[in-house]
Amino acid sequence: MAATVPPAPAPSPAAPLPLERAERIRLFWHPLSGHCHRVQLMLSLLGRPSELVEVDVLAGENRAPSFLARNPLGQVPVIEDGGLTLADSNAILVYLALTYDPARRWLPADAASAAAVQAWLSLAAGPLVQGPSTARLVRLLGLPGDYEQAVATAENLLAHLDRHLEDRTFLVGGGATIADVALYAYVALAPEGGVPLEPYPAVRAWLARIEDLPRFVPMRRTPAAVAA
Ligand SMILES: N[C@@H](CCC(=O)N[C@@H](CS)C(=O)NCC(=O)O)C(=O)O
Repeated sequence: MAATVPPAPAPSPAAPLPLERAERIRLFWHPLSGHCHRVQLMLSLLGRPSELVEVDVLAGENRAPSFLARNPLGQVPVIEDGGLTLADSNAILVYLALTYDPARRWLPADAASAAAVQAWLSLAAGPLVQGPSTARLVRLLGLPGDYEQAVATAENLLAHLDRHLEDRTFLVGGGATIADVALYAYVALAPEGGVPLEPYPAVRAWLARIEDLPRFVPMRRTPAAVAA
């Protein structure tokens, strides 16, 4: 009689890292940065107490060894949550949603929705930065960049967004997700870069819906932005 081979044990899911979490998450931030605002907004929407630590990027504080130890790329935002130091706004949104929203409202667990959220995060790291964000940096701060190209990229993105939002409340599914949070600031700030939002009614209605969410926090207005 052939010996029965016991079935191989099912692979156990990777155990989560035991992270010590902070009472108050520290956010290293700059008031003009939409990347930072998306994290500040997410923390507020999740009701997480946080402490803002301003890094004067315009004065080069992001190149200080103490900051480079937190993010070797020298960019804000960075968060510290207990034992964890994490850079990159979209990565931080994913972390916050997975850690502090067990209901998975902000980052849906089903594969198709999670992939759709990721596609918007990719747009937020690509054309949103190359378009409205770059146009704003060139116009508001006089930073180098191809302004005409940035405006063209912004208009393409806004037209795409407007078509997508024509018959939707939020970008993915029926409720707000981290995709909406990731795109909000630089779309809302597009006029500061000389890109008006009047031609995009569905986008403007979507911005208003985000601003109506409980615990929404606006971006701090700076004198330079008010004058733009
Ligand atoms: N991929 C990064 C980009 C962050 C970023 O570009 N941060 C800018 C401020 S908006 C910055 O720190 N710039 C300073 C530098 O690059 O030297 C993210 O999503 O967090």
